[in-house]
Amino acid sequence: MNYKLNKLSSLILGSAIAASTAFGAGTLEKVMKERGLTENDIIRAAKTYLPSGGRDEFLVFSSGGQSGQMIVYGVPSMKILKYIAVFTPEPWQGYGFDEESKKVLRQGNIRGREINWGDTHHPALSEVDGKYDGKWLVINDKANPRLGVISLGDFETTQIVVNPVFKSAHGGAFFTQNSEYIIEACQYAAPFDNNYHPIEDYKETYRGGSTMWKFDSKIGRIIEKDSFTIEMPPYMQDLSDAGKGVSHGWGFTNSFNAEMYTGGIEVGMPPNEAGMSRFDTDFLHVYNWEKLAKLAEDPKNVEVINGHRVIPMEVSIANEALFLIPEPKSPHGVDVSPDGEYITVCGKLDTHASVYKWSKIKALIDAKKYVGKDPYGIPILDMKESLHGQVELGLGPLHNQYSNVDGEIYTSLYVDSQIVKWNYKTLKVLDKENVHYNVGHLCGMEGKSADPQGKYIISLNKLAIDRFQNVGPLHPQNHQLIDIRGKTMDLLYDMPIPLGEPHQAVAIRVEKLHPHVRYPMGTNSRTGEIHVGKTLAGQERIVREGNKVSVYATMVRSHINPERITVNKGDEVTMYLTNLERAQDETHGFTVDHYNVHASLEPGETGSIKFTADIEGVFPYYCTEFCSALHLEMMGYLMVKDPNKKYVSAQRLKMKTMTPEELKAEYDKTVAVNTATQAVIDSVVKFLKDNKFDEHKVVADLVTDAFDQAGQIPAQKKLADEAVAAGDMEKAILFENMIWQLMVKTADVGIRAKDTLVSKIATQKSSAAQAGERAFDEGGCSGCHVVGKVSSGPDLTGVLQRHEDGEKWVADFILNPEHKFEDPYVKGMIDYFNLKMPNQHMTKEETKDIIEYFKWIDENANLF
Ligand code: CUK
Ligand code: CUA
Repeated sequence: MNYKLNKLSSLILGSAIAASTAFGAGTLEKVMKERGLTENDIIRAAKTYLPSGGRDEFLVFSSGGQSGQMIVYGVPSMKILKYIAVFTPEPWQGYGFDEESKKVLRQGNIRGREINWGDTHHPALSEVDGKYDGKWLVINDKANPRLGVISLGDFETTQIVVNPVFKSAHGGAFFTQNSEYIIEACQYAAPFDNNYHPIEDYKETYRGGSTMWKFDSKIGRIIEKDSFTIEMPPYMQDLSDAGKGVSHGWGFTNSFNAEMYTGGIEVGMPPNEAGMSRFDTDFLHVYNWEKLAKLAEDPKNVEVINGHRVIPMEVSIANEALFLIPEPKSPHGVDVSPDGEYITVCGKLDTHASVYKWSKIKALIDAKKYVGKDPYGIPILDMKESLHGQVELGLGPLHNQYSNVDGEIYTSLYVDSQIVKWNYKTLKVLDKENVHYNVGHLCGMEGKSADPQGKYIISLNKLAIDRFQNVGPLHPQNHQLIDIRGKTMDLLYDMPIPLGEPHQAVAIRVEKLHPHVRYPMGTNSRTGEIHVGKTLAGQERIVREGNKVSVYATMVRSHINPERITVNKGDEVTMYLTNLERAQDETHGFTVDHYNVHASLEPGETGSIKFTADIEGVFPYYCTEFCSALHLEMMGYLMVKDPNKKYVSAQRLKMKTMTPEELKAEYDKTVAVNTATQAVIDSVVKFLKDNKFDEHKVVADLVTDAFDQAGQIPAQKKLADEAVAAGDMEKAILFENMIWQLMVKTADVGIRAKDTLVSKIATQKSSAAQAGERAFDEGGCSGCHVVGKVSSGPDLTGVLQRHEDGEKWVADFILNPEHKFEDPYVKGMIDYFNLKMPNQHMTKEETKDIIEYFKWIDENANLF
């Protein structure tokens, strides 16, 4: 091993391991060579690698862009964990295919029209004192001005609200510091009413604004009737941020068309892009939402448009609650610092970032020191007097994130394709890092909260040119993870996002999240309430009222009850489905073929699907998740018959039936199998009890799940015995079979519990023992030897004790088996197994490691 590699292994593996010979001249160096990896690659890999079963430190919620969904992934591993369906149907989650989620999705209808996509831009996490509380997540739809609310209890969308006055909305969602309101600013100015207004009347009838959505943090719902909109000039409001700390109670929204230009290429006018960027400055809107919320309570201060309260500009002006400050033209991001004192605006077309200071702005407002008024009479504050300063960053600065270091800020440079680290207090540029290419937003770890965590910045890039395998002209977009712990930034990892263009992403420490593993039995996951269709075992039924058929069904491994449903053509069928499972992750899916319905039912959940049975025929329905060994059997039939047709019964086929003796023999055999299976379960239970399973919560949970299944056995046994008493052996056999099914499921979870318990209580393997286990498995030993069991070779538990000077004896035997074939003990083994141990050509190192592995086995012999 060369010096560099030696240094490297001690870096990665810790000195203890490097000092030992476990990884010796070998494995790491070999892998690096084979895969063409450099030392830096390996360090970066080690920084992001998450071993199997490991957990990330942060979760990121990223906008899914035009997919209308959200993407959830971990940092630093960048492993995608979930898509959250928000504005777009998503069949796996049943979203848009079951009745409960359809209700949520249809809250997003606009003027009676179904909208089945969204252009998601800015997710936001609910806050207490400006810090994330891990409870609620919201995201905006720019194209169809809406907000979606997601519960972090189950990562499901529970509410969609439509902005009643905007025709598009970009500057949202931004929570105020105690989640009192969510800011959603307009984008393209348009009339607030739903009528036609000619573009020539733009200045008079088109408007922008900022909607303050009232949020109830306890229930996680936007309260539409308590929300209001602050009318603003048609300046094309863009991004926003809520003040916090010293600036709490205020909102900030920038804009990009102070020119109020309206284009007209088709009539010979220069295009929008020229006319909308003519002035040197646009306007940052500064408004006192706290004051305006109080004003909105008085009906004389508001105009009601489309049933929604709008505060006219005159009212905001008269009450000194709305101001403008010039900002460099066509800006994009506006970001309030963790303490609320500094407000950074980046000017896409300007190479500078402008840092405004809240105390200066506030002093100008208090002194009523204005430099003028805009055409609508809104007071304008002096730009220079509001500024803390400006700093030249590079081409196309867009968005900012903060770190845990005081004054440290990270800004994306869209045109330069760089991230720049600078200090908004000292106005000094500290470092730049190249990204690939055209970065939009950045995501810091809690980087827009009052409590940024530092450590990483993610660059959310629009282009992924040359980064990934070509998958056609539409490339994935690229999230790049950057380590910001050092003096300079270090790009660690590229993650392609194959779903849509992501804009903003927000990250939160995982310890702040506490999602549930199951629902209280019968929960409607979209409302959090108990579902009217909740059905427990024994309550399954089919109810008919005229042409309405309601099926109250249950699902549990591995059957759907009922299994046969016959309806008339034209009936309106509603199926309420309750997943009776308590076991973690035992989801059952449900569909009726050909009827475009699908539900995903998590343990304890009740959901429903609804359709008109308008085509005649036989339609299998089934569980769509491979939930158990008998998942394929988890099915039934919907039969739709035409009441106006006459059906002729089929001639019954003659089939051989079993004799009473044959039936008795099958019954006895089935009972015997069950008795033997019970013995296996008993032994697992004994092991679990002997090793105090209840001291380990994960294991105890699994045992509960196992007994959930076992608990159903007595009822089935009773039915089997009744059938025997009634002389119906056919039925008795089937019930005994059902018992076996329950036993298998019990054993399945029980063994999982046992394995988990073993991993909890076994002693830690040394790195040499780990290397030995790898050599044992990969070198072929495990082909014949199973630890704890005699298989095609002897059990190796205790092998080191079987011979004098055991370690040397075993090592010699591994290195040179042939030399011992005449040894009487070995001879006996060869005869018994009818097999000679082959020479696996292990190295001395590997042999030594294997001996360490055997020692570990002996230490834990009682567990195998
Ligand atoms: S926007 Cu996408 S890069 Cu909608 Cu926040 Cu700036
Ligand atoms: Cu339930 Cu498959």
